[in-house]
Amino acid sequence: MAPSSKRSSGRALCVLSNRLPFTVQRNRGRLERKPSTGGLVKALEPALRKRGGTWIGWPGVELRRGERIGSSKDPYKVVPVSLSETEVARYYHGFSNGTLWPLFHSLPARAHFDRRDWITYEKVNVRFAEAAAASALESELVWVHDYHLMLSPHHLREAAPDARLAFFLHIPFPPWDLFRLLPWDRDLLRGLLACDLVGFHVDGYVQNFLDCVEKRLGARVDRAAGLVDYGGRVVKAGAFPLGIDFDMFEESAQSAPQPKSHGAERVILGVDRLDYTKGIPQRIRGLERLLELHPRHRGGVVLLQLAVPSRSQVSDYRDLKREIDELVGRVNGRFATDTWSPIRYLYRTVPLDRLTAMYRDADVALVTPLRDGMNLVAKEFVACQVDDPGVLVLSELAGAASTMREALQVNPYNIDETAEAMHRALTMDETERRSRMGALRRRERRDNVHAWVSHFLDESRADTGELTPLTDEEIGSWLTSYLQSYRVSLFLDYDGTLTPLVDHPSKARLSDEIRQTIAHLAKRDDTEVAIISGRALADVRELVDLPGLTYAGNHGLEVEAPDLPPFRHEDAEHYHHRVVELAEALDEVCSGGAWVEPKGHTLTWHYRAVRGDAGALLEHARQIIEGSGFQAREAHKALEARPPIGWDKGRAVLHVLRARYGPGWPEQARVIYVGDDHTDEDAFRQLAGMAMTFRVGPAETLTAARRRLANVDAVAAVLSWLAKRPVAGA
Ligand code: GDG
Repeated sequence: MAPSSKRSSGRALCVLSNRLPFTVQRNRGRLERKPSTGGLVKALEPALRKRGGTWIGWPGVELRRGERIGSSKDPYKVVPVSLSETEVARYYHGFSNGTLWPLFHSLPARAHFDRRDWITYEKVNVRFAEAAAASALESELVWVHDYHLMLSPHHLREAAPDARLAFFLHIPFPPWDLFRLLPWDRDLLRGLLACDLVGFHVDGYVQNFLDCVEKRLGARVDRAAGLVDYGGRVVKAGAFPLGIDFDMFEESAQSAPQPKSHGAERVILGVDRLDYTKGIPQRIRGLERLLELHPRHRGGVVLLQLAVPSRSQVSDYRDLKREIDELVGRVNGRFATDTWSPIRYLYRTVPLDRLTAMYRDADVALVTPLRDGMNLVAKEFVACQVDDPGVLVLSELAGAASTMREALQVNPYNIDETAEAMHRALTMDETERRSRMGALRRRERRDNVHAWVSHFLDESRADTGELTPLTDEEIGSWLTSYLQSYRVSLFLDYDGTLTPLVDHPSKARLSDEIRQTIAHLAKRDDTEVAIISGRALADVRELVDLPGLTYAGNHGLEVEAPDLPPFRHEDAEHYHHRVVELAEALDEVCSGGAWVEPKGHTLTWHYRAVRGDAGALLEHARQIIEGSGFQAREAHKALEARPPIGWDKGRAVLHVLRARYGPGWPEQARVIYVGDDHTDEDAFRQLAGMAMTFRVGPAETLTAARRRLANVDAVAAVLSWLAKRPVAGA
């Protein structure tokens, strides 16, 4: 966690969201601001206005050079992120609304996966992070919102490592089986895990997220506490059900103009953006079914459906509009009389006081999305029930259903059930209506948007906490069914895996505990232990100094084992003298604390002691290494120069396994590989599907390993579990 002294103790917030709290339009060459509608803005505006800070977002129009949209009257700073037309097409309509929106709403068949959209999404997310970097350290918290910006926290963390970062997702987080369809699933998870706090509307989404993190990234998860250990950094995930500005809606409903006459018709109200997740066609079919099943409502009930135009550039949305137009026409045509039509359909936005009057005067609100993160319409309806209380019919697939228990809940795909719920709502006696609505109103008044913001900010300030130490049960759950009663072939990297990283390799010593555990493992008849290191073989053998082990040095170019003939990669021999020449050539990048470690066939240039930005030096060293005919590979604060002979730790492991057990080795032994470095990734990839692989240490990069271990202590726990396990075949 970042030290609190580095953060401002003020209450300023930095908010990142796709949209600014207003849309900018160009009218006869002049920029005009129009307040945005929609749940997100309604929730955040009051919070930022009160606390001050910065709001970073897309203004909705391409700004010309020098054009400003902020005003000195703004109660907080407004920073626009300008997007080109192509970027809007790919990042916004493409990846955000064409890929993530349908997939996260459990409608995968509507999602399209286009790499070019993804690339633009990443580019735009980087731009948002850059725009926020300056405000990040001055703010108590950088609060990133919604599915458009899931990668920004990762880039922001790189730019401002000490900033306090939080994310809130306004839509559902899908179950693992759907999330995994996304070709870039790991990148999105890594993006969110750069935060200190990740919030969702309801616990079901939190659990889905934790599932995905565990299964896809191999990170440790504490479900009860909602904690993730991602490479030693602890991230909290929690449920924060969004509320509304209850008092504002209530007051507006009280003061909104009363209808001229109270007609005899009972009103069933639907209010939605015109979106395929909102279940509008199903709702119209529900009304049709109501009129079939209960003819007494013919002539007496009307469905007032307000559909706000949305995303009309996207063909799915245009198709939906056509489908609704046709359905409304068909149902009206079927049941209408010369004095009554069952559906009144408004395709437009209406002003707030008109909306709150509609809520107030409705007998029933029909809120039946096929999936919805939360759904604020349900809550707004409740807040506006200031007169004779109406009844809320609510989809059980909306996040709101998890708290609004007193609503009549329905499966929106079940047309008959929806029709019966409408009937029940229309015929419910006043006592029941009062008690249901009373309970709903009390809860929404209490859990309003101000309480939500305070709760989220309090949680973002609190210590994240620690995961419980790794237990034997947990390690057993990873390994028991994989190992069964096979022999175990264990490959362990040395630096950073068995010993913590230190400022000079000569100081990296094994703890007594780990040395004893390895000695114990090596004595077991059913276990072979190999130490595989980038160090020279003689060096690593001397450091570990235990008999009965296999030692592989120089990333596997040289191998010694008690039961195998010694191995030296023959092509590597030619590089011996060239390593000496390269070491001399690297002299010119050995200033300011950088130094060279020649290792026979390979060489390491270390720069961990260089102060400040080592970027230019690193680039220069890379050029020298590659110019001398070696491969340059990144390691921890170091560059490895290796002969370009297509040999790495992965190939060395396969060499040992084949030499020891024959070509059918997968049937002879179960392989476990533990490493912390870029060079171990070669082994993780090579062994994919054929080993249990662990990546140790900070989660700087995405890994090909199956699981992550936080640090050397976690490695020690795994080794100790292996040493204690029952003997194979006993
Ligand atoms: C996303 C998630 C989550 C609608 N028509 C008019 C109008 N509205 C306002 C409503 C309400 C808002 O739009 C819609 O909010 P929802 O929550 O129902 O849905 P999304 O826009 O999909 O929002 C959702 C939300 O984010 C917040 O996290 O609840 O699940 O999908 O506030 O009042 N407002 C006015 N005139 C209209 O014609 N004035």
